[in-house]
Amino acid sequence: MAHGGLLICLFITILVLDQTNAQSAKLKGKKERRSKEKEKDGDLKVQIDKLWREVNSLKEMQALQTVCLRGTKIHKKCYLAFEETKHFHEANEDCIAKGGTLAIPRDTEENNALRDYGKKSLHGSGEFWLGVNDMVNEGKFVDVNGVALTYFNWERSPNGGKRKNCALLTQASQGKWIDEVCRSLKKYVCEFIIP
Ligand SMILES: [Ca+2]
Repeated sequence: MAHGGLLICLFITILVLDQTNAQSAKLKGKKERRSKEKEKDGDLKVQIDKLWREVNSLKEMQALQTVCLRGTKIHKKCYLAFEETKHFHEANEDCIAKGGTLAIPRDTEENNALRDYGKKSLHGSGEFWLGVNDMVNEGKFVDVNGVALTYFNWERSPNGGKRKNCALLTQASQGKWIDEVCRSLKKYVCEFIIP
């Protein structure tokens, strides 16, 4: 009898264990499904983000092509001239709003290309803003991002002192640079880097 009782006990224990296992397997299944759904959602989000980035970069490329077609292209940048006269800061802000900066020729070839393009595109005035200034440290000319320049094309050593902190390219001296009061109203050329 005692032997029979033990067997029944064992049988019940096995039944209970089996049910518990079945339930936990069910739960596990649900969890797996949920995590798979989450994964799917995650994948979709990654794909949408990727597409969004591609659309944006296509838009940028298209805008850049328009700029290059309207302006001129040299190596990996395009220049686009603006007839409207602005202060140095306003001119640079306008270039930034268009996705570029004021033009910064980095070598003689770029400077010559910029000079020729300026001559062809800007009527009347023979000078325009470059993205070059010494506003922060007198005599230390940097680009519009504050990075020190390695190429200069001064007509003569800039001598405007603290009054003149922004650089102009002048046609009068075949594309040489001069320092000017930043609040002067001048035409300008923006540059756009091609990625
Ligand atoms: Ca200065």
